[in-house]
Amino acid sequence: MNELEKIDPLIFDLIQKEADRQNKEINLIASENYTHPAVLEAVGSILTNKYAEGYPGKRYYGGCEYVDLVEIQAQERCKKLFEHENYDFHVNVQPHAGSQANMSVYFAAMKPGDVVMGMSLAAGGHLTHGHSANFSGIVYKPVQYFVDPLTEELNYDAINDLAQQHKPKLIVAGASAYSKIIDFKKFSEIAKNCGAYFLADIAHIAGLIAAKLHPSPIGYADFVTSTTHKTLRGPRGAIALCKPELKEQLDKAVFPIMQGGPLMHVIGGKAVCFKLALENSFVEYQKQVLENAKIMAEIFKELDYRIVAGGTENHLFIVDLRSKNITGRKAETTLQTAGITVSRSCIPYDPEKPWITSGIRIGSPAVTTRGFKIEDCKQLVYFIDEAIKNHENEQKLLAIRSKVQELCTKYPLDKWL
Ligand code: DSN
Repeated sequence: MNELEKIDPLIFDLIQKEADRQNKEINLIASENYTHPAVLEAVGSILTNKYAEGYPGKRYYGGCEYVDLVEIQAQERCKKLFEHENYDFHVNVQPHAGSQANMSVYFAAMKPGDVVMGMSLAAGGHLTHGHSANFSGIVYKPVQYFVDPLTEELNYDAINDLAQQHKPKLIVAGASAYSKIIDFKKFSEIAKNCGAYFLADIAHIAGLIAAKLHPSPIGYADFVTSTTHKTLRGPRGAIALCKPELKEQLDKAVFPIMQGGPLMHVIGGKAVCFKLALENSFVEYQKQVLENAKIMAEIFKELDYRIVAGGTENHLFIVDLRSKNITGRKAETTLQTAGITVSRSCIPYDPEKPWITSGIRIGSPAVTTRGFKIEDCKQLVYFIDEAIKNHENEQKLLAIRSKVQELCTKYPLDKWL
């Protein structure tokens, strides 16, 4: 019996149940993944006992000689992962989460009340890109850009016009629900034209960028932020990168302005994650992520579903469900009954409220880690279609759930959980 089971059987039991759920259900949430057991070990280690406010070599606590080395490893490996032959950059591995990474950049680049321009959440952006309910839209003056109503893609001319009109201090590129390549060079030109800083939030596509399967913002963006638990397949946490000349501003914004003690156990997990991401197998994994997303979008189209922006060039896409007479919320609960986890998603200019939505977001990173290949992904879309068509029929949904579990047993998560 392990210590947790002995001391807290309730929490132990809930963790077992969650592991069982992860093992028996198919996860298509685009922002989730299964991190490696080696990462879990680092995150569950005694590094959690250590306070280390400050940075390597300059801490406010004694006894930091080993955690300093852990943090330096994380920084150096991250640098190698995103290295660019022409451009140097600085890495801060301390942000606790994506929101904190973005908040640090905002503190580094702006004063309260300055104008920040980002993609609207309703169009596929993120809360921290200027949503009125978030610090980014409360502390700063937000200007939001959308996607083109016809193509549902970013319209760089329209974004430039908006930037000229509002003269933001910071422009954010990046999204949570956008399936096309983002042109970071164009964003940097737009920012330059209006004298703004440029932040590329690559939380969703960081793994693809590291594998050189999506253009990198390094060299174009003043700041780059990312979470480490999505396509990067690491621990829950984040990183913030910047041009060398902005290092002092960024580091000061992370600590002491925004955070106190860094989570050294998570930084240990980030270091392990970057080591794994530097292996050749990580590139193969990301190629499969792209192929799996692409085939799923194609099968949906064959089955007469509309895909937002016509398809996908990354790890995710949004399915417009209006022609199937089901909302995103209903589809999400229907698929949950059938053993498939997805997140509902607004489609651009959605007639439904954000709590309901007209779409679902489908992502391939987690199933790809699990081992799914093209044929499994095709089968998965057929299951989804069958479930959506039978959303009123619980017996049918439970029968699909059995088939889903059969597919899951082909790819057990024993190695990962
Ligand atoms: N935006 C969330 C997602 O993509 O699921 C994460 O913050």
